[in-house]
Amino acid sequence: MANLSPIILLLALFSLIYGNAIASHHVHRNLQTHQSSDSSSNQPYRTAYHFQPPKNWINDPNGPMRYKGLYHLFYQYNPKGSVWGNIVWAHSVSKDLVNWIPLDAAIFPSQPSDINGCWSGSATMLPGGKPVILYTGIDPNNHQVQNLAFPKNLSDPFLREWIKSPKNPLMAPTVANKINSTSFRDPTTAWKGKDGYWRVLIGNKVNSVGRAVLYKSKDFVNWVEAKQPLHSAQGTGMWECPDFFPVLNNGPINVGLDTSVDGDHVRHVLKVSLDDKKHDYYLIGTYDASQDVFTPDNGFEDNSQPVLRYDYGKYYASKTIFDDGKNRRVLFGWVNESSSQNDDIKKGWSGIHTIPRSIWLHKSGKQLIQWPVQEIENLRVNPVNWPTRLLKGGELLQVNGITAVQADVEISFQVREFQKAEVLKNWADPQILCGMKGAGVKGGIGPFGLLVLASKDLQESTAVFFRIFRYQNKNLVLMCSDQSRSSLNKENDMTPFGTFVDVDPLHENLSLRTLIDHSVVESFGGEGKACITSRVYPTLAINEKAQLYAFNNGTSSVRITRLSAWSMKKANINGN
Ligand code: DQQ
Repeated sequence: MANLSPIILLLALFSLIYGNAIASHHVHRNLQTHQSSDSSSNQPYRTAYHFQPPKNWINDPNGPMRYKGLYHLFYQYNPKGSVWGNIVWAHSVSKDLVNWIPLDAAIFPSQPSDINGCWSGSATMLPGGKPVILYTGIDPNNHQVQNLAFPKNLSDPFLREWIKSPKNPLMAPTVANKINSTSFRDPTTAWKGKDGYWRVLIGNKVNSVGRAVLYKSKDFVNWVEAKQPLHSAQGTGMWECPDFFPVLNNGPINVGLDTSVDGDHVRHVLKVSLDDKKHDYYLIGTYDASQDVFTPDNGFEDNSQPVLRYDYGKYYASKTIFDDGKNRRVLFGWVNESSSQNDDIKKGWSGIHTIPRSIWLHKSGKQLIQWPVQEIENLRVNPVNWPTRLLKGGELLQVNGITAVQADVEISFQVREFQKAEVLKNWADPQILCGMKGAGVKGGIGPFGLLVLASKDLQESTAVFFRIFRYQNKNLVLMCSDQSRSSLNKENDMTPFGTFVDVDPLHENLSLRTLIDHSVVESFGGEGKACITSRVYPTLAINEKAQLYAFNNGTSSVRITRLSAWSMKKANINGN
């Protein structure tokens, strides 16, 4: 034993832990720099550059907007504790979507129409650049109603004070409209048609039919329900936090449109957060403004292929805005904890938001692309770049020189030896496939990817990786974010996540970008075609003890055509 080098020991451990014989040759020694992450050892799961308040519970992003050059983000917040309840709209502002200044809560229970809670909603810019907010209030009967609020002082770029309309509620369930009072919430940003009417969607369900109920108004105060919902689907249950926006058809990357833009050059996206599944699904389709009907290319009721999701991990209640400063559409989303409620109470906080993402339609027209806003790259320091190199089957390479607990990593692989791909005879749910074929299950081409937030002995790590199958004579790329070994604390939800990525590795390299931040791992496969966010709670791989590796546990070698990794500086987020 005494003669065994640390390299061989590490590999033996990887084999032992992942249950595979790994014949590896090149393991770089750990020369990690010890950049301070400012996380105290008793709070190892607080993030350094993801949005969160100093304490307590947060959920949905609300009413994001840009006003007088400042980004505003409101969010569902419990001022009294780290579990959901007592909900108000907390408020932060930012110049760059990275650093955030906390302000006092903007909207809180104060009138009958919201006395039992101020739930989710959206902002709309009225002509003349005047922002208004529509949000769901919970009234004295616990009915869900829609309310309007507007800034007290438009010359205050911080928009600190909000006044509620004396006409609230503006939309309410009644005997006449037969709307279920406990399933009527989360108004979208409104858009204006050529007829001069504003339109807004409210999430709803009737029995198990999910619906985006449409209301119209000339003056933003008097709203009339349209004869039919903009869209609905059997069996989908309550549609929370709908979002509806145009995207450029075949446009340049990263260019967005104001929510009211319409015409032959656009397609429309309807996103709904399915309460029954707790995932955000989106449909791409055609909006007929004259009939106010949305027809998806591939809907929930069409069983030929599954409806797409923004993120195949932990991600919910998202919302976009058109950023008129940078001409892009930006997506904000909530990431819940995967730990127990007891742990949340102990640590005194719960919930974060993802890094805001730019979002646009892929040139195929078949799906959206998401990419972390470019401003986040300002936090990158100490770059590490690898020359192109082969990653042989069974090889495990340490990425040295970065703060692995707080990092941004981009890696690209060129796949070879396609004949070695495992054959997938029958279609399988990708998440189940990731559970069955984790990082430790040897394959033909793959699994290969990154082991992040790994402890030195590899007892803990989160594996973000690809595995390529041959399915119906085509290459099928599976992407997994497998947190089943992320922590020795087995009370956390450690279900592996996965999706297929629409990339043909025969013609293009397979890219992966992973943002690592203490207890969150946000991964983007195929240049933003597939996103998976994981929450993980290592007990060993915390702070400076966390390590990062590239690995290949397939029989075939793959070529790393690029590896660029950076330590990430801590952002100034809400005084943290
Ligand atoms: N969260 C809000 C609701 C919304 C749900 C309440 C989605 O308005 O439907 O906090 O997470």
